[in-house]
Amino acid sequence: MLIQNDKIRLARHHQDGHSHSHPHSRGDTEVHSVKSGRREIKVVRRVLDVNDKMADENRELFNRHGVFVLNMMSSPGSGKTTTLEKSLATIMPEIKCAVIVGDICTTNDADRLAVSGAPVVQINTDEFGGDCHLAAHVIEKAARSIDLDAIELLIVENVGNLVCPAEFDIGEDARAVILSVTEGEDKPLKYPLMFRKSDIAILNKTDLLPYLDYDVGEAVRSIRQIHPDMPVFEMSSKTEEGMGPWLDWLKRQVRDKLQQA
Ligand SMILES: Nc1nc2c(ncn2[C@@H]2O[C@H](COP(=O)(O)OP(=O)(O)OP(=O)(O)O)[C@@H](O)[C@H]2O)c(=O)[nH]1
Ligand SMILES: [Mg+2]
Repeated sequence: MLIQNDKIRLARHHQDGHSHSHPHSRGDTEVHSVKSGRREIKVVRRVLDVNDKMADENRELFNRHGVFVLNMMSSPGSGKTTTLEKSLATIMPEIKCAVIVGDICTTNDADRLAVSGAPVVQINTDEFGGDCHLAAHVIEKAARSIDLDAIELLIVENVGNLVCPAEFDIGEDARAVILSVTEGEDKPLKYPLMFRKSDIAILNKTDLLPYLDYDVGEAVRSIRQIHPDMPVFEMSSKTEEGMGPWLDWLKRQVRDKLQQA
């Protein structure tokens, strides 16, 4: 089942009636930074406060239904959708899943993920300003299209971006960041917030290692420099080699959440 924006009509307005006011969104930030840098900071803080409040409400909703929510983030093209396609195919017989997928444009990812048979809700952020991340109010609206009593796992594929999604709590239980071996070993050091705020990291596309001059040890050291205890799963979502530990981790989270409910 594929549900698109035009069916659920996601509004571009935050709870306080302001239109999109992400720290670097076009109109708002420009106006405020011309007036005063301090004022800009106040506005940003307030937007994030509103988002955090909505995220807490989402979390309470998901907790009431015993649904484990995973926020999956990465740069564009690191392999979020491929990892989900392969993961859903393996865990779906065992675990009831749904997916919310965020993109600026197109339903390409949702079309790919709908093949799994899981309910998929597509969010196109170009309908509300082309946001480079998913925010809590968007997840709240998308979740209305999903029967939360019928699922145990909700995976959110965030918009491909290694910076902005890290700033926005959406009410998830855990965050996974994917880094692929074509991106360079230093990315965790250059984009530390994403790695600091994630609970696990996937080092993807390891099937390409024979063709690259890539130092896996250095990449893992970069991740651990930012987040010392974070589990790192090295795998290829193309060949599925190494996916076992990641899937075991995911299944364990869902089981633990169900036991808490
Ligand atoms: N060789 C190889 N290619 C992969 C792997 N995982 C994904 N790809 C390829 O990488 C490209 C991007 O993969 P996607 O899964 O669409 O990446 P994404 O993170 O969902 O991309 P966005 O949603 O656009 O941010 C596709 O051509 C995939 O086939 C992998 O493990 N190995
Ligand atoms: Mg994708």
